[in-house]
Amino acid sequence: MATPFDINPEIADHGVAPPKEIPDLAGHPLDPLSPAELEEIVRMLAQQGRLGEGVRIGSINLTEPAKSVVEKHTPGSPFERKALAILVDCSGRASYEVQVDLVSHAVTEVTQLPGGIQPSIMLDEFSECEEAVRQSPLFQEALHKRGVTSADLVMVEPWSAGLYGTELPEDEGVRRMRALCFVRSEPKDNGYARPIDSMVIVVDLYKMEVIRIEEYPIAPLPPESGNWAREYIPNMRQDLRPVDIVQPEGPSFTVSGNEVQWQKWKFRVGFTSREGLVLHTVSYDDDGMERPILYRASICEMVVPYGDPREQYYRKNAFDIGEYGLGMLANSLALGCDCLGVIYYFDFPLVDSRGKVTPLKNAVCLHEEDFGILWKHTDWRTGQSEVRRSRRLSVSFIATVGNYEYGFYWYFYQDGSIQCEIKLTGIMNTTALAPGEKPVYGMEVAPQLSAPFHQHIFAARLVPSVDGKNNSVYEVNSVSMPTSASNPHGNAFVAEETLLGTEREAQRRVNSATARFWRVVNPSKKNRLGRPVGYRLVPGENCPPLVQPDATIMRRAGFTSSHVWVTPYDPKERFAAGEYPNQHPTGDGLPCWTQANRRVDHTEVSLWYVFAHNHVPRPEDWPVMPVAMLGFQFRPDGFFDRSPAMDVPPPPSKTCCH
Ligand SMILES: [Cu+2]
Repeated sequence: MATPFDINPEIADHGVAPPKEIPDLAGHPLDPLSPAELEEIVRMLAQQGRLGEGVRIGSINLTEPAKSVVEKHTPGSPFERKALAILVDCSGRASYEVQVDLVSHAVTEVTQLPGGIQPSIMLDEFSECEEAVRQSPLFQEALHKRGVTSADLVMVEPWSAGLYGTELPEDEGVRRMRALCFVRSEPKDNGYARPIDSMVIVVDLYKMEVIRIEEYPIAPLPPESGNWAREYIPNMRQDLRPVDIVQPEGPSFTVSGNEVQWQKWKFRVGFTSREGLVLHTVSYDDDGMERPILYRASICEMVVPYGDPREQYYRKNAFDIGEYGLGMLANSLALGCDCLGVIYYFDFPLVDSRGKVTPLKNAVCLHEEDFGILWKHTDWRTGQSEVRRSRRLSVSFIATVGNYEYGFYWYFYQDGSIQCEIKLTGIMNTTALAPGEKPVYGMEVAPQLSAPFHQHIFAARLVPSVDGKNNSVYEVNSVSMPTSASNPHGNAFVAEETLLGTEREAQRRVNSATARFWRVVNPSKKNRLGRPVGYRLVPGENCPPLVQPDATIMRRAGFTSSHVWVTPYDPKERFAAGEYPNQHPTGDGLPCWTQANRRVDHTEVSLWYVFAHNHVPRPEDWPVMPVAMLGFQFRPDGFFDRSPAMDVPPPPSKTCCH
């Protein structure tokens, strides 16, 4: 059948023979789909008539095999390859989940999504939406009213529309975006310096046309530009001398396919269009024994609620993972700029909504870093001094989401610790102020330019496998003891451990007053001191959501109400806000699943950690915000019998005075 897709005609027209042997036996069941596999899926979908006129491909990702399949896999043996394609039929106003089996070359299941459910917004919908707005006579007219003469210099920034119960009847059942506008003074000018505050353009993505333009009181454009491109920066500092990271013998890691080995760590690098980087089967070689720690780890959802209640702004609450997809927005990283040193890059293919498969070069960066001291002691009596340099392995990717950049970094350390760090940078979203006006719900960052208060809230999904599949999670609070006969000087405090036995008990928040952390243990495996072996989830910067508990956004962002959730492991419960947060009518994900209040002790669990950067903007965050960082650590806690870092050798004598 005829399709509007950019498919190799040879692939589209011919029979069932795959372009290449699937699976590639040199591969692994958890490998992301290869370009050949993606092309084969597009070919199969087209051949089966699933890609008719008006159908767009939302995403295609590997359906990860069951844990048991992964555990039993031996190199070179055949394995299953299944995928999930999400299709949006813009003509039929319906969306579908299509399950594909790559080994048998069959579409095995097609499920129509319930009405109103909208898959994520596709990358090419952004540019098509901007173009549709530009072409609209309504838009031209609205610009004219505001004295903007060149539509070409207007940045049309589409935002996910969400669902707030305030939609007009004409919006019902429509796949929508709401576009905000900014004006450039020339093509490379920073448009965020000049927000056109007074209009929101509502776009029907099914028809790719403007539904209406909502108009608000016209505010003057701020007077100053806020440029950041190098040609606008005349006086760069001159006193920087080169820093070269040199590893003359090469790095200390090895990469085989998507498997990485470094020091005693072993793990697999995965990638999805939604989460971007995923870590699989993280283990540590403890004196010749490969001990599992995490089966899977990713940042699975995020939401950025803005605190400006005005009519044109209360819907600014982007779910950058569930509504846009960070893998789709990942940067192709540049050596010497994004990453410094001896770098190994992973490429991963992406498929656009028209079925075109493109490799994303340098999507994930892997390298080693010197990280200060690992441990040190000097015996002042004998003069003996020992110090060890800390080396960490960094695995990272960076996504650009409209105005903002997010860098996602996972670090592995020689003391058995893992750290997740998110770096926030890019340009703040802005609103305009009248002369003399001071913002209530934001901070003036340049004359007549306000950056609204907002939060960046992330959800990590960790599937722990601490020395085996069955784990329990304890909360540890340090509590001071009342002065008593046994504590006559009032100095006593203890670390109290509480088992989180059910999903309801496991909905927790951080508490700096008790130095709270969580301990994931394997109850059936004891260390030599008789305690269950464990890993400690150590929170970093965090705060609760600042919207009201009954705010309309909390229907979809309910996962932000707790910082920690523990659920029984279910491979289908993947994303904290559910599979389809975009325009979801009632909300899904953690708040829904945990209503069952299932038991979560001594079983296979998923541990969800939700953490927030509360952004009260500063003038120093303008025009491009220097990196802000937040994250968490996963550190051994009774997993090893003593420090696992003692065998790290001292630095070579020629570089170290000791
Ligand atoms: Cu921010």
